[in-house]
Amino acid sequence: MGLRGPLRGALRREARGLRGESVNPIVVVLNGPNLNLLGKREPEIYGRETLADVEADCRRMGGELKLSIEFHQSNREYELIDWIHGARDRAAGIVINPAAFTHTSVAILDALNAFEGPIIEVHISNVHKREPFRRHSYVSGVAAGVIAGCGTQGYLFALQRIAQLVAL
Ligand code: CA2
Repeated sequence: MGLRGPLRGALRREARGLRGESVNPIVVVLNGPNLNLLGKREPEIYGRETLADVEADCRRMGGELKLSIEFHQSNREYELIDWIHGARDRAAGIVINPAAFTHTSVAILDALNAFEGPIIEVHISNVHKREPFRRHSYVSGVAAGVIAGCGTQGYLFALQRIAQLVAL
């Protein structure tokens, strides 16, 4: 899914700041509830990297791809929704691991529907080989792509995909 509307140019690679300097497209990386515990519990499911490690990896990859990374985690649905709203007309793309809200939140789906750029949904674990309730995602229908079961490397694949889509 490409960008639409008059802000398309402003959000793409050729974007310029007020003084004509080139500005890297912003990608907002969002993490849902309990992901603050990453690397501290259940390493057999979610691995040993902490969320701070994931953020550092994303910032490094953002540097390579010339993307400006904004990275957030919250256990509160409304905060994730506010960050999605804040990305509108400003960010080129969203990478989101909605965590348990994946399977419950029409509100996050509605917020994402109001975002015009590409959205990539990431799950660290392979949700398809876990409990049946994890197979349904409210978010997948609005996502340009879904990555599951690649561990925290999935975030980096998602950034690479957004860079590709923004450059199209
Ligand atoms: O695999 C994923 O990334 C999930 O989005 C993670 C969610 C889960 O509800 C989804 O079905 C799949 C859970 C995130 C909780 O993260 C923790 C990490 C370490 C220890 C405890 C929880």
